Amino acid sequence: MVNANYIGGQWLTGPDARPDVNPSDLGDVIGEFARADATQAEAAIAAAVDAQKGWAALPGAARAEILDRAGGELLARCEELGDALSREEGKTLTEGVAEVRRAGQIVKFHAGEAVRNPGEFLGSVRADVEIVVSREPVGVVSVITPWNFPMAIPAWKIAPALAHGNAVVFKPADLVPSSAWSLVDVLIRAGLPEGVLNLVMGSGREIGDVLTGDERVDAVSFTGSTSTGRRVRESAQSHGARVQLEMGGKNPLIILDDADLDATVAGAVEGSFGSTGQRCTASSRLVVTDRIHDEFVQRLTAARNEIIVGDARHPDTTMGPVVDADQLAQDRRYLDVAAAEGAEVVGGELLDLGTPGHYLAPALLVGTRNDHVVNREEVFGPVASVIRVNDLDEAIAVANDTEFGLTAGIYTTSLSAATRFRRQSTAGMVMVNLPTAGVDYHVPFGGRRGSSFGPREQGRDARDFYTSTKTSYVSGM
Ligand code: TXE
Repeated sequence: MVNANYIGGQWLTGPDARPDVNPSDLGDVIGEFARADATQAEAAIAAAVDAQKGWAALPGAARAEILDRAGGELLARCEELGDALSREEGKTLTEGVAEVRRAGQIVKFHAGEAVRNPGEFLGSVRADVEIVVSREPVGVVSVITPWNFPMAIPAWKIAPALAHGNAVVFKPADLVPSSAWSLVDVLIRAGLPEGVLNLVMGSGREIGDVLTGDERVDAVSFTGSTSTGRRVRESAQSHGARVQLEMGGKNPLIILDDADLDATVAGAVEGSFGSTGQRCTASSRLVVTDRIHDEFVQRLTAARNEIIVGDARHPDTTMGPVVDADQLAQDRRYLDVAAAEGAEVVGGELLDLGTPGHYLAPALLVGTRNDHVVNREEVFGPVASVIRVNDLDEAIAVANDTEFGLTAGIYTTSLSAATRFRRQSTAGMVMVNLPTAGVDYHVPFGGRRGSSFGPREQGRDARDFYTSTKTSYVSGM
């Protein structure tokens, strides 16, 4: 049976389908999923256009009720859907369940935002004139998402879009159709009217340009690679659509001489190797001051040895497989490049674990410089490099010397060092005595420079992208 796309209120198979494969066991096919073509993508946009005005006309409270119901179902089913997510994406069961729970919390938060959409009431410079500043939906939004958070990222785009009265065409990444399908299924059954949310599973190359370039699309929210992000931006802006991009990071975690080593090592392991390192917020550059460097590397190496790589859903596993063969090849290519540039590579070998899966040992690159390729480009795998620096000033300079700017962290017991770092960091999110990954859902998420473009995602700030301001001048005459 082929799992279908959802267009204009109907589940429709497409001209093509594709198997969804478990990266922990390539012999395990999760299911067949439809592939939409350009014609179906256009039909999805048309359905969204037809549905949007009616959806926006509902009271916010009615939209909130539907979203709240969907969020509740995600929370209630987080074990089952988390297991399915781990099977499909390869993050551990604990991480998979936590992600579905997070998706539920996100959807519930934005349900509340649907009824908390305050405007402003102001006096005018003219007598007898009053001003109302209100927010209205943008219209039809294309949501294009990556594979690494197959429930949470779609949830944090789709939920605020719907809460504020927009209609959505959602295209998930090729590798994770099952999680996307389940999320849409939950939202639809919660009571969304026909055409308000449409699912088109398909290749970015084939239908991406339709979803970004069609003049009926008013806004595009994208998370993925920098190169695809640039293309999405050009295509959306060519017809004046709003665009919001989240693309990668090369996030520094500074470790100062005075840091608490137990907490630091635990934070570095979680930040660097959590979710198999496949996070835009991963702690991929460990910037360590001279006096603590050797002991930190020794302790982190020992902690790395304790990581149990295995089937994502096995209870003993602490790090799952890499998502697919292409990503594995990319990770290994970067390990070779690092070795050629003079890094000592600790780990990073392919593992044969009984089932055919994309298993890679977590890798530590010791003795790297910030101008090494592996410190300039996002690897997107379980690979962290160590950069030795003299002091806080050099650490901050190295941390900020990147074309990205998503998140940055510091481990120190010095309040003044932490404060200086927090003020001088040029990242969009800053962590003190915490890994660079691990964010909350009710506050803004986003970076600077090459990491992000457009208004912030998540929290209250999400409405800046999903609404358009209207300023009304009213005279009582
Ligand atoms: O990303 P893509 P992929 C990085 C990471 C990874 C690499 C490739 O380094 O190895 O990107 O991953 C859709 N118009 N990150 O191939 O291609 C695509 O179908 C419109 C980092 O998954 O950017 C998918 O839905 N859309 C990142 C989405 O874009 C298009 C997370 C992302 O795919 C399109 C993911 C087009 N022309 C990958 N082409 C992070 N840092 O969070 C593709 N897509």
